[in-house]
Amino acid sequence: MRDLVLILGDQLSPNLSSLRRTDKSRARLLMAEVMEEAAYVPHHKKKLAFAFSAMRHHGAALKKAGWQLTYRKLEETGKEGSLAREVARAVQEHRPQRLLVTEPGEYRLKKEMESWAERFSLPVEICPDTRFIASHEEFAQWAAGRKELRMEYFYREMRRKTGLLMEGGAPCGGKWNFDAENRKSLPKGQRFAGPQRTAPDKTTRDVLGLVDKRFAANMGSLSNFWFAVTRKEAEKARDHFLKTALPLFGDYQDAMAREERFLAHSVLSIYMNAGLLDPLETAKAAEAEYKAGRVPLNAAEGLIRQIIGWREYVRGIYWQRMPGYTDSNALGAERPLPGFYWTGETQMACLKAAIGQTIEEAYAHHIQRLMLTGTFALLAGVRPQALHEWYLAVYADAYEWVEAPNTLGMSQYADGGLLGSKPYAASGAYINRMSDYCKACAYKVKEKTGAQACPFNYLYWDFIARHEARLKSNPRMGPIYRNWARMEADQKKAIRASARTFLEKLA
Ligand code: FAD
Ligand code: DLZ
Ligand code: SF4
Repeated sequence: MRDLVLILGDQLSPNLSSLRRTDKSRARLLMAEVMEEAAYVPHHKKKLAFAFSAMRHHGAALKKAGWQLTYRKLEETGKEGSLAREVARAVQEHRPQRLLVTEPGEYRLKKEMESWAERFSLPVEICPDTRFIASHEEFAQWAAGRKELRMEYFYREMRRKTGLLMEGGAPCGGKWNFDAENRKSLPKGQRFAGPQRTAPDKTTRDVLGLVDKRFAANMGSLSNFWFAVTRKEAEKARDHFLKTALPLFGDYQDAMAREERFLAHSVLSIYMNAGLLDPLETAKAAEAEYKAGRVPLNAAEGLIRQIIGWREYVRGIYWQRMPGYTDSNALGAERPLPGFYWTGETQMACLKAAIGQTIEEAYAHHIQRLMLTGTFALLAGVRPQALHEWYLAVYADAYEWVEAPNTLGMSQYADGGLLGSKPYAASGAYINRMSDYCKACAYKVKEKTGAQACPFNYLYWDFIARHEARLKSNPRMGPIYRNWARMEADQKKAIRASARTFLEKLA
């Protein structure tokens, strides 16, 4: 056997770059369920079940396609199992002449792999991950010499490169971005089909039993597992989304609702990030819906921007700024993560809903992540690293390359404004405008101070006051600081006292 090819749990794609570097006659593939990957953060039970079941199905598909595969289940790799240990075993057994791997999505693993050539006395080739549209070099070229790395300009490059929604070198509809049309409030009674639900097969049921037994203490419910775990099922979920939700995707992208966990969101990140769906193909499928006249331009453009814009851009930032990015804490926030992030036990209806749904589904949509759990942590001054670990653990789509820039950069301003031009701070009025949570809350969204007042209200101004020295000169924060300056001294005092009382109790 000449090549040993290690395939990771988020590399479940048939045309992986490492596979294209070899062929079936000279390769031995290796996939391994190992505690090191399953426990480096306390992953949600559904995330673990998805990872192991999708890996097992992909292993079976590779074998069926004629590849020689060693597949190690968690039961075999034991409590101390690690990828390096499984590679060592396979090297002993098969005596390969080189090790091939597609670049992992996390820096810690890439660093480790860079030490393997010496450790195993074997050439190790780390192949670029060609499932992304922009290579590291392309992103670096785009970023070189720019004072600000704004997603919008990167996105336009990606539109030009892919030709998506382009007509003769210009954007379809004469505009690159239709975001301004995508902030509609939800009409009363508007309902959504929700994502495609796939019934667990025997493999998934086995894995659910394994996770239940081995990860009993982890967060999350295992009941009602409905994720797709094969490429075919994920394609069905994509087609279901294109038909039922994409037409509404743009309009209600920023909305939140008690009775609608998914709204018109695609719930496809789980599949794209694991390799079950190809992101470019998904974006092309959305474009085809627009061209066929089945979805409006603002919907197709909105989805395509998320996939070829944001998704690619955050990956570029991650690899450019690692190592070090995950340690950033520009606002010096040091509060521990409140315990209710793991239980959902809080009187704040909005957070209770977002965290409760996270416990049940291992999913929350973007605005819930950004404007509820993210904004609350920002206002309360939670240590970004504690929050980063939480997001990485609790969402089924979470891998560091995509989670860290969203958490540390977009949501917590911990990178000092590299990713977002101002902090995503907001008071209860924003949540009330974009959702119906406040109607069912123990707190009063219109009250600014005191025991009954919405905590987002006084925490917002307390945050503004705490960071005045740093943020006042930011032009986008100017109007906010002018409002703060105009406020009566008594009002300011009451705000800060309410915040102090609340935060003391939180501890
Ligand atoms: P949709 O709303 O249907 O969007 C379509 C697709 O666009 C998504 O599937 C995703 O691939 C892509 N996308 C949209 N927004 C972003 C974004 N900001 N960054 C990267 N890709 C994006 N996304 C993850 O995939 N993994 C994470 O671990 C993750 N952590 C996040 C943490 C925080 C604090 C925040 C604010 C956002 C995070 N996101 C993460 C981005 C975004 O919230 C999710 O991609 C989205 O909610 C996934 O659900 P969906 O597939 O229904 O998305
Ligand atoms: C997420 C995950 C989990 C839970 N388990 C495994 C595993 O046992 N074996 C494996 O190869 N990959 C797993 N993964 C995905 C990896 O964590 C992922 O490949 C790295 O974080 C790099 O993105
Ligand atoms: Fe959330 Fe405040 Fe509204 Fe309650 S009143 S749901 S805490 S925003």
